[in-house]
Amino acid sequence: MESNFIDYVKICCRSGKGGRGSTHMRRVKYNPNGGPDGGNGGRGGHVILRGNRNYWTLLHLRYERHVFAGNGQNGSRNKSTGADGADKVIDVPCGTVAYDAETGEYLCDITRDGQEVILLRGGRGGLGNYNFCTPTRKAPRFAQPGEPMQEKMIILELKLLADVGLVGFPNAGKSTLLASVSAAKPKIANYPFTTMEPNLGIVSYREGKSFVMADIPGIIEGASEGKGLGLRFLRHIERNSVLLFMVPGDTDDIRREYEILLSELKTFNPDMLDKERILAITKCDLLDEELISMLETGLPSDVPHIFISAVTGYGVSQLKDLLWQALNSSNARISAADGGATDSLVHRNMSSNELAEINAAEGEISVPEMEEEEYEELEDFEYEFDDEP
Ligand SMILES: Nc1nc2c(ncn2[C@@H]2O[C@H](COP(=O)(O)OP(=O)(O)OP(=O)(O)O)[C@@H](O)[C@H]2O)c(=O)[nH]1
Ligand SMILES: [Mg+2]
Repeated sequence: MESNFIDYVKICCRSGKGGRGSTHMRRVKYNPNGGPDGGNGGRGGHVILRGNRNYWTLLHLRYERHVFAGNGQNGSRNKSTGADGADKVIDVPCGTVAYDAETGEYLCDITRDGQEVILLRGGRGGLGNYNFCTPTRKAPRFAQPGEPMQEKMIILELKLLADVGLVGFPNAGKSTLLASVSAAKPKIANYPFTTMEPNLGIVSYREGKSFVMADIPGIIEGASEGKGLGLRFLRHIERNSVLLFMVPGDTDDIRREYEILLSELKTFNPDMLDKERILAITKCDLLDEELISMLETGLPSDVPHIFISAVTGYGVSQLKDLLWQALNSSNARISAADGGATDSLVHRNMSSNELAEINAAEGEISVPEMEEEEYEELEDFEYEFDDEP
């Protein structure tokens, strides 16, 4: 099944080259040696990323693999400056992170609606010959070419902006919880990997307050190396400020299952362990009071826990209290609603595993050749710009 939830895409981006400066000499009827009047070239277009809250996935970019900004126009007579090349704006959902597709290097991220970041700068326009006029050199017959374009293969990756991420083995009851506390309607069934793609829900809390919860596909041992649905979805909880671990009450060894989940997250990104954690023992309608107090003694001590049943509602409102407290105690609160604070985010470069996985899935993207003439122009020339235009 081809999914519509597209959370990564590889594209080929090229900014525009700067226009060349003109070498024009002014010649008019009564002033045949009017001196140099060649104008400056225009700036090449930038490639810009812009946050747009109307997008929830990167699906729309699957149909436009080449993103090329316009070239700056050349300068011309009369000191007339060439027009700037058209910028190319790529609209992306909030939570999009850009990487260099060849090296995996982190480039930038977009977290707010309307936020713009220049991904590739357009080349500056060359200076026209009139700029090079000096008392001893009255008629310079040269001008600067424009700066070259920049070209890069880019991977855009979406990392959902939610406050709470649900972490658990398949069948732990993650989707059931999300459905019971929010208006989201994820698919729920009694088999592993029911959830194939992340679901977000808004959980309303007291007095009109709310937070965003993300249900992601189940994690299994080895997920950080790609087992199960693997790496692909772990990144969506990288940004949650609170992680809610979910282990069913009828599990043989709750502590062990919790530790497996924890070690998968740690292998994926050690910074995940810095987040606030809560452990929910789910499906407690299947247990009696006696069993609950027995289990209680064997639970890990480094994490607050709570017994819940999403089916009967047992413990759910206390769970919301715990989540709300954790969200407000951590300063890393990222909310899709308020745009979030980004300072506490640590973006790694993309791991080689992940890079290979995405590059393999996306395949080669053809790179249209630049014209011959443009290459020549880029060679052996010194750009003498004083400062940014
Ligand atoms: N008795 C009981 N069953 C539950 C409870 N929560 C979930 N279940 C059942 O457990 C099964 C799995 O629930 P899901 O919510 O789909 O589990 P999940 O963690 O989202 O699973 P994946 O999407 O496969 O990772 C379903 O049959 C649910 O009806 C609960 O509180 N009590
Ligand atoms: Mg599910």
